Amino acid sequence: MANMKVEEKRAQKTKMSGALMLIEALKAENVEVIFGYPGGAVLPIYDKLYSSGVFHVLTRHEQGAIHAAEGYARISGKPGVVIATSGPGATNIVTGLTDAMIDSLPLVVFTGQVASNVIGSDAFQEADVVGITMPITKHNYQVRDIQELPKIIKEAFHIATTGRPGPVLIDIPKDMTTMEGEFDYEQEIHLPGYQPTIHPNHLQIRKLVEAVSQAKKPVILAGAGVLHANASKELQQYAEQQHIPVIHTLLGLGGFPADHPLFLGMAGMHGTYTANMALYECDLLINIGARFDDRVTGNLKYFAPNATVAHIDIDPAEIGKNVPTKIPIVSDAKEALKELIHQEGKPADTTAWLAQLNEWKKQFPLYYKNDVQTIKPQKLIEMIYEFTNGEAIITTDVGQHQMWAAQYYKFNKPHRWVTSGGLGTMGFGLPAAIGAQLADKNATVISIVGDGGFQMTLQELSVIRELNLPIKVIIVNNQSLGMVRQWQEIFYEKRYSHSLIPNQPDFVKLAEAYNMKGFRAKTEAEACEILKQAFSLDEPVLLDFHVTADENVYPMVAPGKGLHEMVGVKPCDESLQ
Ligand SMILES: Cc1ncc(C[n+]2csc(CCOP(=O)(O)OP(=O)(O)O)c2C)c(N)n1
Ligand SMILES: [Mg+2]
Repeated sequence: MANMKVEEKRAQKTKMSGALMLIEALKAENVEVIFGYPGGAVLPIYDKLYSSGVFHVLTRHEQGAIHAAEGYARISGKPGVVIATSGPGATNIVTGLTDAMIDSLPLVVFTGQVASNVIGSDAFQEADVVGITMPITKHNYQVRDIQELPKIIKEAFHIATTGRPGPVLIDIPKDMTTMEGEFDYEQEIHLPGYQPTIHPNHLQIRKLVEAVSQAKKPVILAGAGVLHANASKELQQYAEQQHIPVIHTLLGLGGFPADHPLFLGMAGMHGTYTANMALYECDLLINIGARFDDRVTGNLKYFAPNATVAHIDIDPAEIGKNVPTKIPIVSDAKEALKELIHQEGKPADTTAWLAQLNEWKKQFPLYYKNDVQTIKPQKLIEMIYEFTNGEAIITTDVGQHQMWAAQYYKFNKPHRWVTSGGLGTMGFGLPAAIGAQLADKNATVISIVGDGGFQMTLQELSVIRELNLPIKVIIVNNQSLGMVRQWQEIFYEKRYSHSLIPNQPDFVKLAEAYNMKGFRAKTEAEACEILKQAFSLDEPVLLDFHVTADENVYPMVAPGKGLHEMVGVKPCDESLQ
């Protein structure tokens, strides 16, 4: 009987072109949407797309396509799929690949390539995409044999989404898209060299349980690994069971509820006083799915100097990379937390520690001085938070507005926060919002962007309009490359070299050019009014907020300093002025 089935399947195998195989594979993988841009080398693929029923979003630049795919992946947890043509199409996605690689986002990216017989001849629109993308992809392929194509695509989806997620690229020479072969997508994946460890080692778990029972000042540092593993529930259960406070990295926000009494805020360069001091003072640091980025640790010499470090990570290469680790646990975050929850062990006695942390929270909260005559950017984020009951999906660009969004929008739920963490890619926020909205059609999606970064990918307004995505684009307009300006103010004696842009375009007119409604506000009352209008409209809207131009992001840990040396903490702190 079983043999019959195999026979039947063999009989059903039809010959088809590589282009059609690609389409059939996307259908087999249940891909809902692909983001791309056509060109010569991918014309046979686009021809098959034409009548395929596969939903393709034509972004206005390949960088837009890949950031949209990242936004989609971040919110849906499914791989984002991208198609770009050879040469310039492929090189336009290099930034997005690097971004996805460092932030562990699952992508499957198809690039066209010149025909096999001219590879290496500097043919028209030829670029060595496999060479260029080798270090910025989890894995990459070039198709050399049409019969390999189905297997390659299947492996690519598998590799992108398992273990530590990441981007996988498939470079397809044009002749491979027109040549015919047998389409067999039923085959087993066999990758002996790629077997991610999902379940934790029991002895290591016991070591951590022991360490927790001895700890007086334990703390959990939770990163995006918790979100990738869908382990928010388990994280909360474990923290509550053991009375351990939780700190998030920038990318981890939303993994643990921001309004939970055990939450201490974000750590790092612009982290809260309490989170940073807790990392400095703790005696046990449990890192779950974070990679000890330098923006999180500050100067490693002063990082968690008195702590035993435990690190749970699905990628063994991350453990011990930056911070010496006594208890390494290679595992999926959810699996490790489930094991920890079910272990017998004495919880830590953290009463005194929690009292100390609560005192810090009260004494040194995030602080800014409001002024209703202008718009304080921090106040703007708080207003957005209130208008959306904290339930919106927020995408950001990179700079001061990104840090204010991270500090003042309180994420109580997972998978609501889409930002470029590791690479810090300006131009990320707007296209990422497109992918996020397509991943969650009913969500309120807000793209908070800087006046600088917005202009790097603003052409994607055209897509937002075309698809009628009700995204609210919020420009935090400080007429400057604010984060650069801040560093020049503090570290370069106010020598504002190429960071002030007093003559920004009229963004409201720009919205109108894209056939969108645009509003502008310059005072807090106006800001409130236009937010009200924008949220009453079920359509794309662009909002230009002229915020205080010389506001800085605080607290701040200067480069080279330890987390405990942050400045700009207290209202009376002179460094705030
Ligand atoms: C592609 C890219 N180029 C340069 C930078 C360096 N950079 C980091 S923040 C920043 C300023 C961003 O200005 P804006 O978008 O207006 O945001 P703001 O800081 O003013 O909120 C720059 C230039 C970057 N992160 N990405
Ligand atoms: Mg700016």
